[in-house]
Amino acid sequence: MPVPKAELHLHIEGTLEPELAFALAERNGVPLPCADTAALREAYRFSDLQSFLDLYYGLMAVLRTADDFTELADAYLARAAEQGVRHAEIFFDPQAHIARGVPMGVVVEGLGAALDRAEERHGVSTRLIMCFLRDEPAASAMATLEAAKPYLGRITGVGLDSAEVGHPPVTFREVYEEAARLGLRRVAHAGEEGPPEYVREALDVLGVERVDHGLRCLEDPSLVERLVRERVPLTLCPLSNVRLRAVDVLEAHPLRTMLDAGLVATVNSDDPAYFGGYAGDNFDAVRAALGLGPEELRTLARNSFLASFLEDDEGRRER
Ligand code: ES4
Ligand code: ZN
Repeated sequence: MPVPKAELHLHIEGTLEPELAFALAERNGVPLPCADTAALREAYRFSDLQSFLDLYYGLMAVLRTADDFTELADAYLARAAEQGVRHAEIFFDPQAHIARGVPMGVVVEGLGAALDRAEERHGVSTRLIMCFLRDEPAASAMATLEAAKPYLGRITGVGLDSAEVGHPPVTFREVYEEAARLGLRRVAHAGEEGPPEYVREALDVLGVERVDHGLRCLEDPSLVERLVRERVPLTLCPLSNVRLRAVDVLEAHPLRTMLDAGLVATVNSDDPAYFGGYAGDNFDAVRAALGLGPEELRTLARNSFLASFLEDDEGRRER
């Protein structure tokens, strides 16, 4: 049995497997740039974050109806449950859908229908986190937050994703202030490709409770010290880091260094359909590559529940 764990860094659009992409393309009459699933998988050779994002946003075109989003999320929850995921905090990118004419309500209701059944069907508790695209203007993020107001009952928090370098957290100060006023939890991608200063800004300016990736904090010892002292969780994604060339090979991943430093590190899958594995696959891969022992695996699993947005009484049940 895989170790019970929470997944805290998972883009639902990044769980679109080639088979489902082709099925939805046909159902919705959307052309795809590849002849078949094998050709599509061939295209998954990324040189950096941007080369991945280009394919990722392109393939989303097949997601049109609420049912499409329900099917996507249900397939993810089934796969995640098989790998020991008991709780999932799921990112989605509303701006990427609104921009191609799929309204917020279709996305949220579609995902929500799958999440409503997730406990019963898959034994997985869930939360939804709405991400803003940092390479779009802050005004667009603010409009997206406005469009989400009718659906806040279903949305636990906000995040910040897409192309990082050149798009510092400070740009989104007012958006995060408004999110906080609305009672939303706050996270942000920082230090994936961007510098340690972006991690500091995410903490100081956006008030995030967790940092997504945060890998490059290691370049700044005083920042590491602060993350340890304040027990700020980092949602690491080891297979993603290798595929997007943030680390050369998995054996060189700093996860163990981070655990040894006392950082609250967690292991997650990011975009599992694109990066070669789900949460359990990421656990297995780092265990093998870094020679992690049972104690370290238990720490990672415990960290995942501690870092989650489960309320204390819910979290205790899971732990
Ligand atoms: C993402 Cl790996 C990663 N980084 C930033 N934004 C993203 N959106 C989906 N996957
Ligand atoms: Zn991510």
